[in-house]
Amino acid sequence: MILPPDHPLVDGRTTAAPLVRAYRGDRPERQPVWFMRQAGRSLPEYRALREGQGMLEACLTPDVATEITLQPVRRHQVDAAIFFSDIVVPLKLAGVDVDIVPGRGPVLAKPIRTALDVTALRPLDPEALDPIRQAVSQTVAELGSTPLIGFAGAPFTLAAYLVEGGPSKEHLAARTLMYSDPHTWAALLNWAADVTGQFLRAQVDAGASAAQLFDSWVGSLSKQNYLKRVAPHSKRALRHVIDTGVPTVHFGVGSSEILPEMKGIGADTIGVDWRLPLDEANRRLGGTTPLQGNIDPALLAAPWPVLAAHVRDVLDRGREAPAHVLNLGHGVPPETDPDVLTRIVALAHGA
Ligand code: 1CP
Repeated sequence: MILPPDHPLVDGRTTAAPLVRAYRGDRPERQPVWFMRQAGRSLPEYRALREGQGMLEACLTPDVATEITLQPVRRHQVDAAIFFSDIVVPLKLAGVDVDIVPGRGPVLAKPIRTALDVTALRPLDPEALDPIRQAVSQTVAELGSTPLIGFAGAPFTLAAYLVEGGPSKEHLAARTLMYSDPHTWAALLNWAADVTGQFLRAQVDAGASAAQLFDSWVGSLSKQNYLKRVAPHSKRALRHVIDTGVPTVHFGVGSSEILPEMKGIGADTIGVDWRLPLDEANRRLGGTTPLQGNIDPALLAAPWPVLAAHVRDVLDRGREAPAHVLNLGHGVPPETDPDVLTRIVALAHGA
């Protein structure tokens, strides 16, 4: 293993954690559960801490990022923390003029659309990642035997923001570029793969016990285009951490039709969105892949008996897979009552 001797997977702190065991294909006694976007606007303590501070500023201030990462672990007793950051943080650190606008999301001062725009992109100076390493290492010191999940955006999802200049529904400009200038497209995705891969590697080196690559907007692609124009770059991003042996997870929204192709980039576990029952996802993946998911986030606002029945159904279907980490099918909606999340954890843990 090339991780440092004081890494939690090397000194043994998280080696037997239910989350790590499940990601490695095992069935621990306690059902592991965490929630995508568990840190953030559903928590009053998050809103209080973030008052008057920009999102990217919070991400790059280690004490703030550490505290926000720990908040949902204390409150919900989840089986993992996910590092508080954002997929566009490495773009910012590489010099891209991007901001996260409240109520909107990542917005670029100038979209990246031409061959010249792409050539002007600079590599990421490894020292720029120091605030990330510092936040991760002090978070891991607080977490003890609870694993920290590091994450990064996959190249396509990053390109969807870079080319559009901000959030979009169908990512039309990105897909236009993909067809009309494949060379520029490939150069852009290679750049994004390395920048996001370095961001993920910095988190793993500093103590993350698992790494998740989010390809949130991959559902707008056909299987052919995914395979030809996107998957090789996702593989390149993941290659930055594969040699560490840390468990890896790949997740996309609207990815039901390309699950085996997503698995093909080399991740151990596949995250499934709410659209596809886990038993069917398991069938499509050949019955050999640990799964993560997939409570419908819409049901978080449903009456508890309706939600509890749904959670039990997800757990039952998850038993068909070799291993299962309970999660949502996408992120926690900001208006969610946090007590509902705590209740789901208790249900999963059998309390
Ligand atoms: O001021 C705020 O509170 C801004 C809201 C916010 C938060 C809390 C944004 C802006 N990002 C984040 C944190 C964040 N982003 C985390 C860590 C928290 C956790 O998971 O517990 C993570 C993992 C992300 C990852 C992220 N950012 C993704 C991939 C996951 C997903 O939800 O699909 C994506 C697509 C983004 C972009 C983004 N950042 C923020 C927003 C509102 C968006 C989505 C915008 C859009 O619709 O395109």
